[in-house]
Amino acid sequence: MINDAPQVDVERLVGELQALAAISDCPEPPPAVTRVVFTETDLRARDYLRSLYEAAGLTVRVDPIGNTFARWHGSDPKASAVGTGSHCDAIPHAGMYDGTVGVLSGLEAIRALQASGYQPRRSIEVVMFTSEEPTRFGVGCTGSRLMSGAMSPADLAKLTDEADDDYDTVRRRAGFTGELSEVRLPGDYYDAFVELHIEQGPELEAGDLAIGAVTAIAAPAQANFTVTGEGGHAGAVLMPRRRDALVAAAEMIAAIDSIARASRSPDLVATVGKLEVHPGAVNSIPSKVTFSLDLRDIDGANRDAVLKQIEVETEQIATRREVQLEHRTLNADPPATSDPRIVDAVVQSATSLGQAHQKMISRAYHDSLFMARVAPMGMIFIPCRGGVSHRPDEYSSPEALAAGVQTLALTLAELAR
Ligand code: HGY
Ligand code: MN
Ligand code: MN
Ligand code: MN
Repeated sequence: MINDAPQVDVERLVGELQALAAISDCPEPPPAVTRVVFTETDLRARDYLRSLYEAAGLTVRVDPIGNTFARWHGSDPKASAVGTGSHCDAIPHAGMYDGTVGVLSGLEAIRALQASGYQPRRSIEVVMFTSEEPTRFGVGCTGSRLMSGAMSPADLAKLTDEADDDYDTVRRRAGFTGELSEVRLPGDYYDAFVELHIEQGPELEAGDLAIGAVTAIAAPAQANFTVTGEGGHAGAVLMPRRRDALVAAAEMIAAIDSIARASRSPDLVATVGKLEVHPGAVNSIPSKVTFSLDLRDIDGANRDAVLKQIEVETEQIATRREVQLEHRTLNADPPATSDPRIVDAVVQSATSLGQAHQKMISRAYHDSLFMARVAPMGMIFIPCRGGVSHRPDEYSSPEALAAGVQTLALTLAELAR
């Protein structure tokens, strides 16, 4: 076991985070980042990470959709491994810490353990998951969904991007080959999986806490709504005769907001993040509108009940406004519960380091939501300034990063011994 706090080189870690942030398609300079899965930029980021993993002496394996595994071999090669990691794709105009903190802190924790002379019995593996964000294919966590069996290869291959290219075509064009069926992990592949991530919320900072030991991850659902009206000339069609798709959609979106605010569960959140208007001309009545729905709650049953209520009320609005409505649920995943053994290991590590900590839930989803289906799962949160995330001003301090890496290192050492 480790006696004193692992020595973390936080300057090196911050430098690596900044180097990764510079690999971006965002028109704004870092810390704004855009890095969409299977783009040239995503591939350059993967190459950069791989170079760091190999420089640390880790054995790197890449699976048929780009999930990347960097392994520090333990003394018992037959023992199930201990995994850590996160994602390095980033939504448009994101910040530079979401996901990347996990893929680089996993490496830094291993380097600190190597420097301490610790030798794991179980191999320790850093995973960089492909496509945690839903940006390109509309559904998030495709890498961990396929690894865990939460999504079948057939369903994954049906996903298409905005150019209407299917997932299988796009991943092959990006250089990832092999059968999708090879991505699924064997049941005993990991003995434990721990993800370090920024909180993406205000609780830790507000409580002046360094570490969050995550006990559960909220249940995310996503759906698409398409409203079809009649359209027509903005000057010639008088108000009583209109079947305006955008006004109907606007009433539906306002209803979604009211339903979410009235929900019995304070953890229920609803977001309409994307809206497209056709034909999108100043002097033409909108004939077709599509909008997205992102709906979450730590209480899966309440999330499902609210989704049903939204469907009923939007259909009533469509009828009253004489427009057509189609809605399609893309995913409605159950929440995940962390394994008590892993939560305890995180709490013990933070306690031995004298880090102020609390148990808490994750309102954002993560690859750990799906890894929980194939391994005992846990997450470690570190504070981010103002709780801000998915924005260029997302920020976690070197002190927060160092505390997170030290806690992760001790947790991994405990789980891999
Ligand atoms: O939306 C989420 O919770 C994650 O950041 N993809
Ligand atoms: Mn994110
Ligand atoms: Mn993330
Ligand atoms: Mn996430």
